[in-house]
Amino acid sequence: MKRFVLLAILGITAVFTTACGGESFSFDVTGNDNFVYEPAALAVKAGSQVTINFTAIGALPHNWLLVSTGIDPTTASDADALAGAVTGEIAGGTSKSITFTAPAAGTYTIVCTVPGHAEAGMRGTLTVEP
Ligand SMILES: [Cu+2]
Repeated sequence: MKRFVLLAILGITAVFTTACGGESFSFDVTGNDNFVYEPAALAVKAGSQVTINFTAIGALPHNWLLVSTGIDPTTASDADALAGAVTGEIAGGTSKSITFTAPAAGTYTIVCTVPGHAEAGMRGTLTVEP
């Protein structure tokens, strides 16, 4: 009987964790020589664990950085990254994975800070749902 009660408590704990933002999301994102992220638009839940497996698939280096929509993408730097969501510049042909906790519900900008790339259109959007 005691064992049954313990299992029941563990079961409830697992459900509770999921309900409180224990969800996780993982995305394979590429950045190419045409200054495009694929996919460029991502959606997650607030407080979830988000993994970005980022690959610069062409010859050019790229960065994947999450910033507030109040930041001018053309002057953003790694210091503007929210929630530690920044891969840093990676060389063409290489990959890097990062994991961060999704910020509060809202819309955020994804941008590449390699000089000239944001101007060329290398941007995206992260939608965080409640
Ligand atoms: Cu870039």
